[in-house]
Amino acid sequence: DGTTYLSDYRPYPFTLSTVSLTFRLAPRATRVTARLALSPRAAGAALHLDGEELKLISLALDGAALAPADYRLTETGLTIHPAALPEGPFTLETEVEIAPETNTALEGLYMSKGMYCTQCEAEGFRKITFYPDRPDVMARFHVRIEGEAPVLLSNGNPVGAGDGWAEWDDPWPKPAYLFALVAGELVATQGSFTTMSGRKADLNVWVRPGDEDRTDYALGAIQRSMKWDEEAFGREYDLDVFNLVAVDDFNMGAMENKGLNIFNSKLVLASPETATDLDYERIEGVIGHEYFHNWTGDRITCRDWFQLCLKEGLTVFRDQSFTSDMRLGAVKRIEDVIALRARQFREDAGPLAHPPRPDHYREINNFYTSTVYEKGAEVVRMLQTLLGPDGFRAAMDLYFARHDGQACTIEDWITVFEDASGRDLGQFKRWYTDAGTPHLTVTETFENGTYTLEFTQDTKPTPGQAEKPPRLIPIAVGLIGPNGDEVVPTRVLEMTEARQSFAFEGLGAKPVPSILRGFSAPVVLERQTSPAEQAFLLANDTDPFNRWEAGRSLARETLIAMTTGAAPDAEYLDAVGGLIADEAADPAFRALVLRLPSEDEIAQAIAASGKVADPDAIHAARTALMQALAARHEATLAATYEACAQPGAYRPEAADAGRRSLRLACLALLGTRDGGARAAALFDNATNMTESLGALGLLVAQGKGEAALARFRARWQDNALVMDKWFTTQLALCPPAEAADRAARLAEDPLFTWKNPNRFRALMGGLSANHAGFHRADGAGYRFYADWLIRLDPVNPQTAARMSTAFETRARYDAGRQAKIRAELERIAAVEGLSRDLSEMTARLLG
Ligand code: BAL
Ligand code: ZN
Repeated sequence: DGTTYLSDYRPYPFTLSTVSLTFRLAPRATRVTARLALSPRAAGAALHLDGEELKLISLALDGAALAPADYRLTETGLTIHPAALPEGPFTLETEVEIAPETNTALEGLYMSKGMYCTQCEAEGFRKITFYPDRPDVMARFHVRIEGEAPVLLSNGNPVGAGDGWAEWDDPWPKPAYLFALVAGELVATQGSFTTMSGRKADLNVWVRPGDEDRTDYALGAIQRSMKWDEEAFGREYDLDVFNLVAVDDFNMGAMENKGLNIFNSKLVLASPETATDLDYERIEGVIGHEYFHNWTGDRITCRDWFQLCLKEGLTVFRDQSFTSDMRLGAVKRIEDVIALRARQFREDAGPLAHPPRPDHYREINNFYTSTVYEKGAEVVRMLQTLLGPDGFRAAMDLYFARHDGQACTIEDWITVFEDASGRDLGQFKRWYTDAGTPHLTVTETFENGTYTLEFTQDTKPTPGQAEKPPRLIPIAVGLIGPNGDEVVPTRVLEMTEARQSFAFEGLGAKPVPSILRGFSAPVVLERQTSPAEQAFLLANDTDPFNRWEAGRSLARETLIAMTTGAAPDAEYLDAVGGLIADEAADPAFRALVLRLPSEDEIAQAIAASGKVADPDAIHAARTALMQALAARHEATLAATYEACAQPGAYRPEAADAGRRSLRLACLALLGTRDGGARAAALFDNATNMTESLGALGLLVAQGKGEAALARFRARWQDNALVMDKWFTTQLALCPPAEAADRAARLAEDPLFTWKNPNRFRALMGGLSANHAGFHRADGAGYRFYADWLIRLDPVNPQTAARMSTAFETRARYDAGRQAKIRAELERIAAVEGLSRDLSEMTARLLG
């Protein structure tokens, strides 16, 4: 059925030393010539080259044309019969024709607003030329580009250029998925970086003319990334030039092609007027991410696509560490955990659950998931926790030394950590191979000065994995005395059994435990505790993550109770008051405490406890809690709102962003008291996008956004990235009852250029982010969403498939909603000619 299995892996029967590519660019008929220097590993093997949607023009072996009887051409590739192959090394030359202009899937070579560009990961290179398109085949690439465009770029170093042509040579062997080509009318913002060994690299941020005034931040982020990787990991840049290109039509966020990173323009372009604080933080983080891939991904790559988390989990861990060092570490950790729970825990709890290293797939593009990325990063973080910072760095040094230039597996990675630490990590490896989020329950006893914590771990079955043996779980614990002092500093407990106790001796009084500090493992912690104890931790915990976590659980629990009619918990309302005005706490931290869990998070928690989530009741509860907080603390919120104003020029730095974040968190609550007056004033006067968009969203949420939306549109209609925000904000935040109708209306807007992935995601993602709106009981949200997935699929299957995850939470809701989602999924699955991408997703979603 087209399924690929990890257990079927076999090495490629040929080695490929060099590749010489020539591109003669033309929108509808680009000619690609490829000369491959191949050598059989053993006698008698057929040579298979992947190739899709290619028109074969010519085929020659060692300079002589091959006869039709020597090979077989199919829809997926070219196979040369063993009898036609020499015993020793040989050169194969192919010429093909492709049509970048009609490539709407944005995979392979395509065009975006007149510019040529490529996306090859995971299997896009086979749409460019016939090739062993698998990551374990690494070769040196030489590229010649002929075309009218003034700028012609590829990987590696420039080795020659003239009128209408340029040549590039990449000295580092690489798999085809890291190939890139860009050609177009582009302008560069230039800089340089001198590496720790004194080698100078030229840096260029390439954008379309007109966008160059929004590139400074990206250039600085490259320089900061390069410096940080030297300091944190001893990794140096290895080419004469580093090019980064911004592209408007892009399926992913960005791509780490060797020496030529290609970015979705929303992760490059930033100015105070057009980008929010969150945009700035993401831009820096993703630029770091792609740059860090140079070592974790490019120099050391994956043997096969099952090993994707080897590079992605590790590189996310590295970019998280980078952002943590550039900004506030504690705040970054909380943001990452919020995102992990929102996306990865959600994935683990539904029909799409899979391990960070899956063992089968139909379409690998469907596995660029939060589990592979974010959970993959958590697994690396646990290794760091278990080995300590020095042990971790020593293991990383060994990894780079041992595997540079190789295509590796998770087994190679684990072995490095075992060799560096002398530990057996066999049980730890289950984090890579087993799906699902462990639930950790804990009970406590205190007797004769000994405090004992007893933990039980349990992971529910996931698709294809019924049995879940216990994993090694690092549990960071500290103990707080009754007066608020820490009596036992953080200690990492290593849980290896299904049930296990840990004792702390010599205590004068029963302490309050702070468990899972820093979120030391990606698990759900279940502990019977009182609101008073949570409030105590919110006030006293020395671990910032757990301090926030205490407030978060209080909020979640009171919200859940409110969905069935309870009043807001007084302990929670009081505890938050203490923090809003706590000048000793960082503003960004206080903002995080003030922001309530999302409706989706509440629904997830309700479903996890075995109950049915009611989207309308959840929306009402969350609104009521905001009103209660505002009523209780109006004066403090108003004073904090005023105190956080920053009259000077906008700076994207963390300290300033933190104050804006606190200001907007106060504003969101105050809106329930002042009828939106402050938001309207802020919208009128804002000089930066963070505040302008924040105020707009609040007006929309109150049903008072129409005039502001019209003004915003009139001002920004020519700026695609800002207009994406316009689409998303109004859908995500409008009163739920109107979300589906608003989405339908916006889909008629001439600015809804739906073949652009950012715009499609802006609209559909906005709707699905409106929890109660998307899940409107009559199914209007589902129907609209499914209609558009069906429409997008033949144009861009990758994006359609990825967006289908909006339906993964079906099991949380009542029978009526479940049936409506099922009916939409069945309607999609029945579409004739549905892509492999979307049909795999619907099959998994239907279970
Ligand atoms: N490798 C695909 C994009 C990224 O994760 O960097
Ligand atoms: Zn990546």
